[in-house]
Amino acid sequence: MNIDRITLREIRMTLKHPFETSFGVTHARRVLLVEVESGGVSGWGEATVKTRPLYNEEFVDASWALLRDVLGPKLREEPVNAASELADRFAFIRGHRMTRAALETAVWDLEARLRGEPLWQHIGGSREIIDCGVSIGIQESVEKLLEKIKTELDAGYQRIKIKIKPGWDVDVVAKVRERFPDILLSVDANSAYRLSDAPLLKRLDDYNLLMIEQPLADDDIIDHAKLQAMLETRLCLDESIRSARHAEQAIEAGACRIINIKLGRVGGFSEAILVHNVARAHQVPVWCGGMLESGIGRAHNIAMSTLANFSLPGDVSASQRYWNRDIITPEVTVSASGTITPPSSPGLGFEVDRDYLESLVTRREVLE
Ligand code: OSB
Ligand code: MG
Repeated sequence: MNIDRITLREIRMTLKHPFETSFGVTHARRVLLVEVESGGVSGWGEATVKTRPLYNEEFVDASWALLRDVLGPKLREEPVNAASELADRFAFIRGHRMTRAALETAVWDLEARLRGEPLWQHIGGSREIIDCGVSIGIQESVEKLLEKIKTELDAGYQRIKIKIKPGWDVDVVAKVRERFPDILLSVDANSAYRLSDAPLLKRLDDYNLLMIEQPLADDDIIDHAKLQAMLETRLCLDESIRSARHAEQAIEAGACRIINIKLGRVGGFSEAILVHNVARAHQVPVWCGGMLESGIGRAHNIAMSTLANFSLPGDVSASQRYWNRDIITPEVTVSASGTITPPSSPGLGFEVDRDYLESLVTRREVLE
């Protein structure tokens, strides 16, 4: 593959509903998209970074600069024999894995399209149906939260995850459980607690949660292992797992019994597959995390979720939960039983709605 041209675009997309986590509220996303072209065929990737470095160290302006000045030129320096070699080519960069992934995943899409094969099959996926859950942000009242949960369950979603933070945790979970005794329910703290909060987190053991996601520091493994030893409920790591090495060490240390894989967080498909394989070798289930993606990132998440060990419902839900209008056609839809069927057309299997996309562009740069 000769990469003839790389186009960076930034678009602004406003969420239908603000999304609140323990680290802040998101109203809109500045979405950074990468288009890579070879012989008139385009592949697409999305940098799942936030506007500010609140989830991890990455943020849109840094990502843009890195793509324009470092990663873009590195990609064009020599021909690409296979998408699978790019993780190594970009490995000289420390961190900024979501930015590396934007380019890496775009080339995977391009390669699959050039071969005329669906991306999910090209990466070795085998699941012909993906189970979907939803992630529900912190709400202004418990009543509002219960209503939201009801709406999502009625829509068919198979698992409810609620965001927690100090002051919005055990009591809220108790009320959700009281109202919905049998649903698959989990909580995500996005690093809002310390090990000294173990007694409080231990109280969550009473509510039959599927998991507690990332309660402690975003770069921690050791304290999670100490906490896991005190709890019945399974811990799931999100932020702390940036590589297969982290996954191996976290599992061996007993820091988690489930792993959330985000394609961006680990640097793209090559590393995501390695994380998936490490977890599978230890019989640790994985599921696909979300970063409020546009249709492009969402389509990549669908492809990743077809790998065999993605055995728990992911945070991959319908375009319409986030956006009045998505940038792909068709939009991502979820069946009444809470599933997505991976597309059968080449690459991502969704077309980018170029006219609509162009109307949203706030910044563009072409590297050729
Ligand atoms: O921790 O999973 C997370 C959104 C932004 C940052 C971090 C997280 C999330 C979500 C949203 O939970 C999942 C989604 O895309 O619906
Ligand atoms: Mg999370």
